Amino acid sequence: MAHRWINDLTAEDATPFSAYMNRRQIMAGLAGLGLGAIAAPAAALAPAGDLTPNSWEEITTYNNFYEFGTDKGDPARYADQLTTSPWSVTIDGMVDRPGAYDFATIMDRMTMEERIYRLRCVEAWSMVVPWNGFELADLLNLAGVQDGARFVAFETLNRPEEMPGLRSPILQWPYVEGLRLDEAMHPLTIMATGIYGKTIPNQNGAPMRLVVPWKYGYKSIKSVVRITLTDTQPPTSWNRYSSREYGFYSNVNPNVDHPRWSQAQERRIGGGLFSRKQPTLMFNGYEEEVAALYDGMDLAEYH
Ligand SMILES: Nc1nc2c(c(=O)[nH]1)N[C@H]1C(S)=C(S)[C@@H](COP(=O)(O)O)O[C@H]1N2
Ligand SMILES: [Mo]
Repeated sequence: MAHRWINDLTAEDATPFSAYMNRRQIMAGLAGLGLGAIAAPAAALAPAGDLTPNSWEEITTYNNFYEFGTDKGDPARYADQLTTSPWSVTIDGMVDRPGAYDFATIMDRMTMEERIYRLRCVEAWSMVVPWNGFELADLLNLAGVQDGARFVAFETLNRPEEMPGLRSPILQWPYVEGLRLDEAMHPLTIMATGIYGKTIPNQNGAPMRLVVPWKYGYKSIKSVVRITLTDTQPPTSWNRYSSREYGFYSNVNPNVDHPRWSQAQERRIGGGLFSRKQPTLMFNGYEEEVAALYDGMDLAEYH
């Protein structure tokens, strides 16, 4: 497997995790400080857009993965039951080469990168995670996307004997998600297979999970077993649960509140002095890279 480092096209967003607090990130964080930060009590706010990664401990013990339970500690407690090898991902629908792609084969063919991304949960907490993975576009191109495909549907493993949370009918199982094809092909969209250079833990979505950093965390579907190219907008788990509260797009947007809470600020998970509220950034701080995807769209209507 090949490695691509910071001298490629997406250099602004691909940073070796050893360079946590380099000058560019600090400047990017400051540039992201907008009106929200000025309007809020300044002393209570951490810098907007901070890209200091959370600790391994924080990232792997405070999780949402409802297949293992709804408490933040449940995934770390129960996900070790999950068998992740062998694993294959079925890629089907409007592709030239449909079939079951073995995980090891995928890893062999993909170019691995490190990406430090903000993760903003719709519940108004956030983290920064140093992912390892590959661009989803490369995997889709491996299967060959056909003309006419407009959306990508994703599905999580559905294995009740290893997933105690499936006994609770909170969501319809399996967990499903979807992206427009241009969102799926965007260079910021990755499939993550590692964190801090280690194999991704089960609770974070082993052996591979989607990461779409400008959308609320629930779009970043874990432990993916099927990817389907289609010409119609696919159903998504949280939209099925409540379409009023959770739209198909789910772009992070501090100006569009959840019907039951504000989205203007977030609580950055982290110990001690630095566990503070901070302003939420438009598109989670990736506005420059992704705003053009939504030109002319009413972001309140298409939330
Ligand atoms: N299959 C599946 N994927 C999922 C979830 C889930 O419950 N099941 N939770 C989502 C939510 S709400 C969030 S915030 C992120 C959390 O990712 P993390 O635990 O790696 O931080 O995973 C998302 N992916
Ligand atoms: Mo979330």
